[in-house]
Amino acid sequence: MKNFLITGGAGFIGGNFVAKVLREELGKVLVLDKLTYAGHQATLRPWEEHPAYRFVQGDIGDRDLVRRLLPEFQPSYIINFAAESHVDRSIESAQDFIETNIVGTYVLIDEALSYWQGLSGDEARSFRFHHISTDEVYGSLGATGYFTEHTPYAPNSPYSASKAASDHLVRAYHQTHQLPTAITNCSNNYGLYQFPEKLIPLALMNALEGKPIPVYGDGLNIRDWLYVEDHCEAILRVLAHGQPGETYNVGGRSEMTNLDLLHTLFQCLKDQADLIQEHSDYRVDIDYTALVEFIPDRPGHDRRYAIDTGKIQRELGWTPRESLRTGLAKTVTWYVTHLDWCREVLKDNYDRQRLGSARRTVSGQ
Ligand code: NAD
Ligand code: TDX
Repeated sequence: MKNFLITGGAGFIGGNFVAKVLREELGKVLVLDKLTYAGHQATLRPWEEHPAYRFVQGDIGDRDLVRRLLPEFQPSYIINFAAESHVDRSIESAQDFIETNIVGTYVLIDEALSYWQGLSGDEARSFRFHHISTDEVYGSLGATGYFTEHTPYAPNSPYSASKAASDHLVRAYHQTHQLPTAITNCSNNYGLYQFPEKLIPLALMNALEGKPIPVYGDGLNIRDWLYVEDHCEAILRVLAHGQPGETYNVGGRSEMTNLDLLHTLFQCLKDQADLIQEHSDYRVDIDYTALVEFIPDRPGHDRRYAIDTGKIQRELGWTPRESLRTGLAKTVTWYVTHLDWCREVLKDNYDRQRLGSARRTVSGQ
C-alpha cells in the first residue's frame, strides 16, 4: 500500500486518477487542490466518505502548507496534476499560469526534495515526484512525423511555455539533487469529468442544447486523443516501473482533425438518442452538423500533435486500450447521465463564451 499525494485532484485528470487509486485499493490518497474555476468537489463527491481519502484545499505554491503536509501524510508518491490547463485562458492572461505552473511547481518540488532527503532505504528509493505534462511543450508538427522524448522543446502558447518551464525544473531537480522524478508528456485527454471549456465537452453540451459549436480556423488542426482512463493507467505504470529521472510520452494513437472528431461525436450522440431522451428534455432530432460555426482562429494555434508511444510501450508494456470511437461513446454516456455535474461545475463560473480571441491591448494582468 502506498500513500498518494495528488495535487489538482479535483480537476479532470487528477479526479479520474483519484478514482482509480481508490477503486483499485492501491493506497491512501491526499488531494491538495486550490479549487480554482476548474476544480470541483462535485468530482470527488463519490469518495468523500472513503476511509482512505482526505482532501485539503490549498495552493501548491503555499510553502508553509506543503511543508506541513508532507511529513504529516508521508507520501510514497507526489503526482502533480495541479495546473492552469486551458490554452485559451493563457491567451487572455498568463499570470495564473506563471504562478501555478512555474512558481507553484517550484515550491512543491523544492519541499518534496527536503522531504525526500529525510527518507531512507526503500522509502527513499521508491519515492517518486511525478510531474504531469503535455505534448504541447514540443510545439507543432507538420503533416508527418511524431513527437518523441527527444523532440526539442518549442512551446507556442503561454500555457505550453509555462508547462515547459516546469518540466525543466523537474528535470533539473533530478540532475542536480538526484530527486527521483518522472515526467509524462501526454496528448489531448478526454473522458469523464472534463470541464466544459475544452473542445469535446463544450461541443457535447452545445450540441445537446442546440447551440452553435465554435470551430477555430478551418477545423483541420489535428490532435491525438487519449482516453483519460488509459492515461491514468500509464501514470501507474510509470510510478511502479519507470526509471527515475526519465520522461515518457503518452498518446492515444487516435489522430484526427477537429472536424472529423466532431462528426464522430455527433454520430455517438445520434446512437444514444434514446438515452438522451430518458435523461433530459433535449431534442434529439437536431442536425448537429448544422450547428458547427467557423470562427476566427486561435492565435498561435498549433496545427498538429502526434505522439510516438514507442518508449512507454517497449519499456513498460503500456498501450492505449480505448479507440476514439469506444472512448467517445463512454464519454457521451457519462455526460448524458451526469448533466447535474455539468450544471453544478458551470454555475456562476463559466457560460461557455469564447476565450482568448481578442487582441491584447492592455499589458500586465
Ligand atoms: P484541470 O484544469 O481540469 O484541473 C486542474 C486542477 O488543478 C483543478 O482542480 C484546479 O483547482 C487545480 N489547481 C490549479 N491551480 C492550483 C494550485 N495553485 N494549487 C493547487 N491546485 C491547483 O486540468 P486537467 O485537464 O485535469 O490537467 C491536469 C494536468 O495534466 C495539467 O498539469 C495539464 O497541464 C496536464 N495535461 C492535460 C491535458 C488535457 O488534455 N486535459 C493534456 C496534457 C497534459
Ligand atoms: O471551442 C473550441 N473550438 C475549437 O476549434 C475549442 C475550445 C477548441 N477548439 C480547437 C482548438 C484545438 O485545435 O480544438 C482543439 C482542442 O482544443 P482544446 O480542447 O482547447 O485543447 P488543446 O488546446 O489542444 O489543449 C489540450 O491538450 C493538451 C489541453 O487543454 C491541454 O491542457 C493539454 O496540455
